[in-house]
Amino acid sequence: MSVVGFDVGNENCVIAVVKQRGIDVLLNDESKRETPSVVCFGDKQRFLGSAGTASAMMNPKSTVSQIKRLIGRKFSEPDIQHERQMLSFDTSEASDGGILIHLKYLGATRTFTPVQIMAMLFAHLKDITEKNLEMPISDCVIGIPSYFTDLQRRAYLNAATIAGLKPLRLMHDCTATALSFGIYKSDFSSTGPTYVAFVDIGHCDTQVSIALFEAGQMKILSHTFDRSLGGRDFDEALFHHFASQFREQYGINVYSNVKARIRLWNACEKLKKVLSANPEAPLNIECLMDEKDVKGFIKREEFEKLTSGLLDRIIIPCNKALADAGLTADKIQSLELVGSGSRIPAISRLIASTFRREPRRTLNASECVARGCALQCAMLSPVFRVREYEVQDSIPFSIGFLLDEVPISTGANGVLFPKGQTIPSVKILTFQRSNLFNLEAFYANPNELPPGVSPKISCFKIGPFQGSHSEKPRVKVKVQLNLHGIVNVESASLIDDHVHDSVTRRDVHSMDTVNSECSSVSGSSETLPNGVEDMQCEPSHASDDGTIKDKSIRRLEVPVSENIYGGMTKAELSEAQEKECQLAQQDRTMEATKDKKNALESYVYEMRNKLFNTYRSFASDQEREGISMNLQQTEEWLYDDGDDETENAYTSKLEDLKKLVDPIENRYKDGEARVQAARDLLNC
Ligand code: ATP
Ligand code: K
Ligand code: MG
Repeated sequence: MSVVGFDVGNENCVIAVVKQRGIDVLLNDESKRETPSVVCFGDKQRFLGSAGTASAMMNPKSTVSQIKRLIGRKFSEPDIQHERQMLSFDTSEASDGGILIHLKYLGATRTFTPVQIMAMLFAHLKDITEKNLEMPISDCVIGIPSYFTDLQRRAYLNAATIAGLKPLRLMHDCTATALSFGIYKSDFSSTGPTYVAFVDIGHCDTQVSIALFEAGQMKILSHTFDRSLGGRDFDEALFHHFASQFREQYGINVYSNVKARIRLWNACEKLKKVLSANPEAPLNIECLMDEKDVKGFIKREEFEKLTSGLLDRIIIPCNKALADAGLTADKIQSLELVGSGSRIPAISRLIASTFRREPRRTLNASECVARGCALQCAMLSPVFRVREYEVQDSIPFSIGFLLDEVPISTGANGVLFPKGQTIPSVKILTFQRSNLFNLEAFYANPNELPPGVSPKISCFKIGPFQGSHSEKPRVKVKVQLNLHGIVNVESASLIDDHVHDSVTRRDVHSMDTVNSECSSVSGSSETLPNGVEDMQCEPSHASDDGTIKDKSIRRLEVPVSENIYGGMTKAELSEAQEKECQLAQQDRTMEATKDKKNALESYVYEMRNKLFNTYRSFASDQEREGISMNLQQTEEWLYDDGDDETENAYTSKLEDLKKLVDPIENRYKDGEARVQAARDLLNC
């Protein structure tokens, strides 16, 4: 059993595992610590991660990136529409309002959902991990942005399921960072409560969290974000700048050419990185389009002017994080800057002036999320012993419930889990209902949400049931905000009084709050089995007004079924699993084919060499000539018809050659053995 943490970024993924002596970041096939979040569909197989980046230019329209940004989103959202113009692959609106990705693969146009593509990426990360650890894995913790909606969280879980992973927790990125920051620090017991701000600027987003550290525990006080402000937006600013400059200067329109667009974009990203360390930077691209070489140049000052709108936006979530935590900047004892997007000097400068202190980079900016996730996974896993450390996280959106379309009266506007509610939490609602009813979860405060997010989450149908023994049947519904930050109706039961009691209830429903103590995860979004089960009879019972009444109470489990707006059904999920299996099988077949082809090729070269050297005296001239001709023919075939053949074709060619060569090889081996035997005889 192994515990793994995955940081799945919009641009890069990082894998960390807990080992006996600490946490390791795993290397991918290219010995890199970061794996690009890219899935490329080649002619006959997929190329994932680093291999995907390598094949992207050959298959620009079949290379999918930016998937974290697209998953669980509605096609019609304004920033998705904006993003589409820059994507190299085709997208359209799905029947549920989601996004569909269209690309050519194996000679046909195929359609995938972002969940399916994310699953491919997850499967690749799982593969890398299993190769490294030399054992199968499934338990993991995956980092997610705090702004992920219920639907996006469920989308990640579905993608993980398709990939054969079992996330013990979806963990907010900054919480994971805070955990990797806090767990090794033992001085909080002497320094007292310590407030630390974490600012994570990645490729597509900015997240800020303020955490309170005390001995043996940490608590998240606020999560704020701008989900469409990250390093890529700075690339985009440079891109538009140079695109219009080159239009004037060279008369080319890069927007009209996918390859030119990608190449200019990549050059701009490089330029941005150069500007982080240098006051000015050149941009040169050979043969960008229309056989024109282009040259550009920019100073850091000019870059900062060009991106001043973006820079202004960086401080908004910073100030909001302080306000939400109820703190002023002077209360923050440490400011940690992570995420590679934050390497732009102007960003550090602005953040420093907002928090009135120099940001520090004590954490490994690109690995701390994965490391924190791995630690959390170890803490949740029964097979690992980790030092006692309490992680208290919270949700940044208020979640309310409607009872048959009317807000429940627990809090203003039907809020059940207010913003800042601890994850996980359980609340028990009691309703006086005598028949089937609907509970609908929704985001209660649109101002807390990123723009364009639908407030609708999911609908839970409670029932059918029959409260035959009582005039006032009560139904207790257990509502959970689980460890992934997803709302669930865990169970519902009918409290059926045998004897009528005289207590009239004033409220239609009451609420008990139980902060869940469970640190293990249910994670399931399963519906309860249909039908009534587990009938319990309770003896004499104290009623709410304190008097003992002689009545017996029956608890009957009531079926709950859920409808997630925009989610996947069980059938869709298993269909996706099957499809992923087929795609993975195709990849394996192609890899095996390549291996067999390589084996045949090297056999040809090796034997040609041996035939005229080592084996020379063991073959007749006639044999040598015959084999030589066969080797020659095979080589020609490999470059011609045999360039793109099946695994079997290569294998049988190799076998044919071996049949010719083996007798000679055997003679040689016999000869060698005889020589050795003679030597042994002489030696003794
Ligand atoms: P996200 O967290 O948004 O999903 P991610 O985790 O993949 O994305 P990171 O790897 O943290 O993102 O950061 C990637 C971004 O950092 C890219 O936009 C990249 O261009 C930018 N970046 C990397 N190095 C530098 C640098 N030296 N200067 C400026 N920007 C940089
Ligand atoms: K990352
Ligand atoms: Mg990141």
